[in-house]
Amino acid sequence: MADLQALSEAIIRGDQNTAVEITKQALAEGTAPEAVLNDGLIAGMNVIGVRFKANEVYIPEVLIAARAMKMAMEILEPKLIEAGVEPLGKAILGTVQGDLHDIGKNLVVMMLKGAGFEVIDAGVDVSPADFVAKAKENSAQIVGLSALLTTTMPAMEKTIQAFREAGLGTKVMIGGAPVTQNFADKIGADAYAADAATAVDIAKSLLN
Ligand code: B1M
Repeated sequence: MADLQALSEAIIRGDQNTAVEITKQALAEGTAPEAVLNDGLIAGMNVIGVRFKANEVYIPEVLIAARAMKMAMEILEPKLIEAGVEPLGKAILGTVQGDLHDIGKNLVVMMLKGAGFEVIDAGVDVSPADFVAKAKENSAQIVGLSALLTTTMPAMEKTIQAFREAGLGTKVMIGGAPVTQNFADKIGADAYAADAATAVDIAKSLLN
C-alpha cells in the first residue's frame, strides 16, 4: 500500500525519485488523485512553508522540495483532470514592468502551486495591460505583483489602476524586497505579503 505520509516526507526532503515512485504506486493501487495531492504533496509543501517562515529551512531547500513536487505533479495532473478536481483558486503572478528580477516571484509561484492553486506565471517585465489581459483571459481571482527595484514600484500602482479601470474584481497582492505594508496601503493593493509562505496564507484569505 502506498504511504502518503512517506510521500509527504519525500517532498520535504526534496527526494524526487521517491516522490515520483510513491505517486505512481498510489495511483496504480487506485488511491484517489485528490488524496495523493492533499495528503502527500500539499501536506509536504505546507511543512516546507511553515519551516521557511520560521527560518528553519532556506531558499535552496524550498526550491528542491518544489522541484520534487513538480515531478510528482507531472504524473498526477492528468489524473486530477480526469477526476475533475478543482484547484483552490486561480492566480496570475508576474514581475512588474521594467523589472527583471524573478527569483522571489518564482518562489511565490512554486509555493502557491504547492498549496493547490492554479498559477499562470506571466514572467518578468509585465506591463499593466498584459496583467489585465491575462487575468481576463484566465478568469483569475488573484493577481500577484513582484518588484525588486525602487524604480519599478510605481509600476505596481499603475497596474492596480489598470485593474480598477478595467472593472475587474481581481484581488491584487504585492510583494518584493522594497515593498512594505505602508506602500501597499498607499497604492490601494488588496494585500501585501513579506515572503512566499505568507503569500500562500494571504492568497487563501483573499479567496474568501
Ligand atoms: Co538586482 N538589484 N539589479 N539583479 N539584485 C537588487 C534588487 C539590489 C537591492 C542590489 C543592490 O544594489 N544592493 C538593487 C536594487 C536597489 C534599489 O532599487 N533600491 C538592484 C539593482 C540596482 C539592479 C540593477 C539596476 C543593476 C544594474 O544593472 N545596474 C539591475 C536591474 C535589472 C532590471 O530588473 N531591470 C539588476 C539586475 C540583477 C540581475 C539580473 C543580475 C539579478 C536578477 C536575476 C533574476 O532575478 N533572475 C539580480 C539580483 C539577483 C539581485 C539581488 C542580489 C538578489 C535578489 C533576489 O533574487 N533575492 C538583489 C540584492 C539583494 O536582495 N540582496 C538585487 C532573493 C529573493 C528570494 O528575494 O525577490 O526579495 P526577493 O523575494 C522574497 C520576498 O521579497 C517575497 O518572497 C520572496 C521570499 O520569500 N516576494 C514576494 C517577492 N515577490 C513577491 C510577490 C508577492 C509576495 C511576496 O506577492 C505577489
